[in-house]
Amino acid sequence: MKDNKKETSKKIEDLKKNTSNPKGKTMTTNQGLKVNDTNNSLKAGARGASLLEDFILREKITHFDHERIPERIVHARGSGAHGYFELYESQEKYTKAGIFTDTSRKTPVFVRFSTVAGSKGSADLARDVRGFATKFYTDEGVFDLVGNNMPIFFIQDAMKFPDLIHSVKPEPDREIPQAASAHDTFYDFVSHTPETLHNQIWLMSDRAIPRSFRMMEGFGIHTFRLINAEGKSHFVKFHWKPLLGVKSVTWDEAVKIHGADSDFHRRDLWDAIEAGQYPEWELGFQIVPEEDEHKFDFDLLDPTKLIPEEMVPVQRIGKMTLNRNPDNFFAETEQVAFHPGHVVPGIDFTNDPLLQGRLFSYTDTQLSRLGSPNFNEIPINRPVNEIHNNQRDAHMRMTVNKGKTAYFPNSIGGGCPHLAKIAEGGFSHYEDRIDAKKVRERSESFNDHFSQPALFYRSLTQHEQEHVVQAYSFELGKCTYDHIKERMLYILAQIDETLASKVASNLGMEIPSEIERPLNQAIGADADVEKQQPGPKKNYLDKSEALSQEFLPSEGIATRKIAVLAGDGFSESDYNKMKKPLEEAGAMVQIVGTHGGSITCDKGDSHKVAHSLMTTESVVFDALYIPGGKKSIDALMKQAKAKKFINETLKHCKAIALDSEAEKLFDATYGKDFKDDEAVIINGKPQKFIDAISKHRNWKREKAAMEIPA
Ligand code: HDE
Repeated sequence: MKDNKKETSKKIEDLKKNTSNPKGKTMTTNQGLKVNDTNNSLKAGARGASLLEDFILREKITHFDHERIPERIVHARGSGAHGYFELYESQEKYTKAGIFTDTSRKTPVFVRFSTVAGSKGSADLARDVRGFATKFYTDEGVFDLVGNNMPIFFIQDAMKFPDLIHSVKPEPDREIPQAASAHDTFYDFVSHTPETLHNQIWLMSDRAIPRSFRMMEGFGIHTFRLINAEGKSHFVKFHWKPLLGVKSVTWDEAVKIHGADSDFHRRDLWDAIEAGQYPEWELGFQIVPEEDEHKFDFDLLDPTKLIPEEMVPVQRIGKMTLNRNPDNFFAETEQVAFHPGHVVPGIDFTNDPLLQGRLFSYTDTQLSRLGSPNFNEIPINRPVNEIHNNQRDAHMRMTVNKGKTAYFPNSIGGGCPHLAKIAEGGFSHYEDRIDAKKVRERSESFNDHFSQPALFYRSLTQHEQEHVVQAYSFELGKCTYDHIKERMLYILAQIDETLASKVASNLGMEIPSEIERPLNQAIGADADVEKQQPGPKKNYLDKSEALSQEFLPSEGIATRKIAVLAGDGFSESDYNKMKKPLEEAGAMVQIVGTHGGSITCDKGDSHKVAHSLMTTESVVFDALYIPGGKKSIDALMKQAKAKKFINETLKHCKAIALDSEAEKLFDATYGKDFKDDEAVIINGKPQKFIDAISKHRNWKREKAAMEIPA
């Protein structure tokens, strides 16, 4: 058995080898020459022309001129963190992969979360799918699980990916809108491509506006294979289950967070790790034996379908913990290069046509983005095991290969590097039988585009369904072509009549009884159009609780951010009564003061303010506490922003607690209508407040709170 604590430190050591830590060191050029002046260029006299001879200036400027590399075509905006993965129990029944059989290992990982559509500088709270890509540095090589926070994808065949992405990216004539699907070209494409419907409706749900990267599920999406030591294959879907539960913000909050803190998710991940509140996910397997491949009413190879957890339960097999922020964003988060084809023995592919296309795309994109086939030598991409092969040279080669031979077979080099037998860990592909005609076709078993979107919508709670209605109304409301909106209404009516009619009424339109052109134009010119039309829905399951995030368990209030609204003269005893239990429960308590710097409590002690009312907004907090203290409340009464803070917290259905004189302030806001609300705690016990925060939101308040014009 290996000591994997060593493995983790090996990866850290490996990264450190390339680290520059300037503490106590002299500045040098890139050639190691000590620099005496980095403020003035070399000139012919103090007021004279600059001289070409100034190699120090030229080195500095040239390096700067080339600092940017092309951003990712998709998933450009991302945030990363280091951590490790530990296995609960050997899964040797299913796979021979060391990370899934050796429970003594602590395998280092690097995870990059991302949005898809926006460019690198776009805002974190865009309505979008989130990427969830994990690099496992295993003893047998790198394994990348490159997934999303939704269990299905928009399209069934890699051939459609450029069309999908071109439609969602800013429109090419005017380069708007940034990081948004709410525009004509996206709905033009998806309304002609009904296979997109399932991912579309997930995109309209709360999953697309997460509270935190730490509160999202992750999915490998495609069906993969696990191969055990006997060579037997099982199908598998990979799941990440966050221990903090799955939580989202409301759309109104998302829009406001854009302005208040466009780095909201990046900051949240960084701060939680710095505070030692390490996010954790359990890795789940959904296993289907080979012989059950055709037992389902959908095709396991179709990436627009999920396997309901009620049909095949998710077995939680291990846990990932993220415990270290990157030292340098560019070197690590920007240069990390994922690839679904980075697998280890024991993990293999299926014929999912989207996965097959991805297996080509990711190396190709690294070549143009990172500029060299040596991207694997960048420290963040380097495996922890040794690399030996006959690949040589190319841009920015780091490895100094010794010896004369760079070919195989050879005798001069002693036949090395030699090949590994399968029993010694050599990779061999699963021998999937192929006996077919070469065709450019879509399997008929991929044709049902409506059953699973309908199942998803049915499985949501009432407020979640209402959010989908609002999202479609917003997105389609932003489109300008009536025929596109009509097509979408016609399609939505096939999922759920009420959904379609609510959206239609918000748009001021009727649901058309038929549409002109065939529904599905995402097919070849010679394809049988009739066969490709969506058939009737199959209701193989009434509801799947696992699809509603409301039913996904979470415990406690660890890492939740609580605002304490206060000014000079606030009641220290109220504050201490609440602060201690909140912090003991793991929450982060921050004073939002009537002014910056420090405020003085009624006992005369000074307390540091985290933000003044001028520099923050309610939307970046999970809950609000207002301690008493006459002077403090009087000062808050005079600040319109304090009332806005309370009204918004109410509107977004968050928990509020207040003590003694604070009731006067609450009565001066829309709070007066919500004093019986179960998540409004007036002069109550801290535990009641903690319970209310742990429920995330009191959705029962939502309808009434919509009237609040905050
Ligand atoms: Fe990707 N995808 N993708 N994708 N994808 C990229 O690779 C691509 C797909 C996903 O944080 C690119 O290194 C094609 C599905 C994530 O660095 C690129 C197709 C899923 C990330 C690419 C898909 C994903 C990427 C851009 C259809 C969920 C970010 C930069 C055949 C299972 C990884 C890069 C990171 C990134 C191509 C479909 C997830 C262009 C052609 C399905 C999380 O190669």
